[in-house]
Amino acid sequence: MPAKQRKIAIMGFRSVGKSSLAIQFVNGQFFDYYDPTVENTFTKTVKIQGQEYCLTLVDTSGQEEYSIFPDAYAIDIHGYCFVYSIDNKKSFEVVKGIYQKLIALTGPVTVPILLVGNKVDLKMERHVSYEEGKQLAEHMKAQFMEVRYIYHLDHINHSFILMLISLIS
Ligand SMILES: Nc1nc2c(ncn2[C@@H]2O[C@H](COP(=O)(O)OP(=O)(O)O)[C@@H](O)[C@H]2O)c(=O)[nH]1
Ligand SMILES: [Mg+2]
Repeated sequence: MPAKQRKIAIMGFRSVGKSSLAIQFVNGQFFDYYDPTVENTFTKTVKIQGQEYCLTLVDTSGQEEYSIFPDAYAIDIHGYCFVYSIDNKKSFEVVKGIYQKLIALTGPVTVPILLVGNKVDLKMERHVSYEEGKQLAEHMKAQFMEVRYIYHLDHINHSFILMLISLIS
């Protein structure tokens, strides 16, 4: 069976950890710096239940509160990973904005969404509670997880794989 193509867009405000998550997933490495202004595309082939999937992660350059939803991320995307940082309320508002704009553009979202609250290691500076994240995820009919990137890499990869499986099946 030929590999199936699946494309996932990782979206969110700048500096929330989108590139870190994507790179860690494809390379198993942590890069402390990645050019925040460019869009990167990563691919990884995974085998799930005997079927190979070629996953393309579109690591977007990030969205602002009032930026329009880029057309390129509205079509030909099989799933979304929306990322905010728990220490940054604005990044949480940006996710809400992205979601509203996506709906305005495409109508009710039919593809899976994963909402990720990142940087949980910064709990002293937490500005978005777990409950708020969970509520937003329910509103978006999304899966939700809070992660801390630097530690428990295996856990994050595992969660990511689970998310991808849900996108696929
Ligand atoms: N404390 C902490 N820092 C993180 C975490 N994930 C990423 N970062 C840092 O946040 C900064 C922005 O990350 P990056 O992946 O470039 O964000 P992007 O702009 O959303 O792609 C970098 O300095 C990362 O090292 C995390 O879970 N915890
Ligand atoms: Mg980036």
